[in-house]
Amino acid sequence: MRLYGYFRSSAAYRVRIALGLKGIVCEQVAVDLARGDHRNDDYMAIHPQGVVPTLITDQGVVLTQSLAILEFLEERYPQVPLLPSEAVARARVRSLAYIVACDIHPLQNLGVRRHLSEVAGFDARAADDWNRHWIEQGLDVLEQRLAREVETGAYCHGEAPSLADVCLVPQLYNAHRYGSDLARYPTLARIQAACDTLPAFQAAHPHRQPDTPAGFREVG
Ligand SMILES: N[C@@H](CCC(=O)N[C@@H](CS)C(=O)NCC(=O)O)C(=O)O
Repeated sequence: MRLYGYFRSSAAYRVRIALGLKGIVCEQVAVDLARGDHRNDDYMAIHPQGVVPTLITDQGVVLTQSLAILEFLEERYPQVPLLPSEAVARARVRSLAYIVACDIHPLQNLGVRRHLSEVAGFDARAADDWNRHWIEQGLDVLEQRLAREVETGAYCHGEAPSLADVCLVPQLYNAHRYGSDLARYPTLARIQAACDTLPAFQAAHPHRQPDTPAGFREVG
């Protein structure tokens, strides 16, 4: 398998975590979003939407959209499940994951930010405020739900990481990046701390990727 991604892409980060949790070996190909490589002809021929991630399966099939990729991995490699076996529980996990993937992430994406700057006249500070607004609105709901709902355990759902954690942790990285006050989210912080102990989450971290620039690299 081959994953086209970018060290700081939270959608690619989700897929890296899932691959790690399921123990799937996958070649990584960096697409430098800062340089605009996702818009060049070669990459657009693979993924006409011009975003990462793209997964090329071991059969050579091109898969796009991180949630579709995650569901593919879940179906193809069910041994380490990221969705519970029971339908209502699966709906809960997907509901938590979709708050991130459908309601937060699309509003704070690079393309949206570019439009805000080029068309709506936002400066960098106003664009950061915009990102924080949508991130915090979504994280507020996640914090309330996860603190209140009895299904929450050490992780978003019970005692093993699920699709919800796979989406949450990259979004918390973005929240930190845009200066959100994470002290507002004690339950999310507790879940993140649990995820941080797992090698799959550690290996997928943006600061530990082959394309991580030197200035972002973590020691250890
Ligand atoms: N819904 C898509 C979103 C993909 C996406 O927006 N990726 C971002 C990086 S996290 C990207 O490539 N942005 C480039 C751009 O917007 O120009 C998915 O989950 O795969």
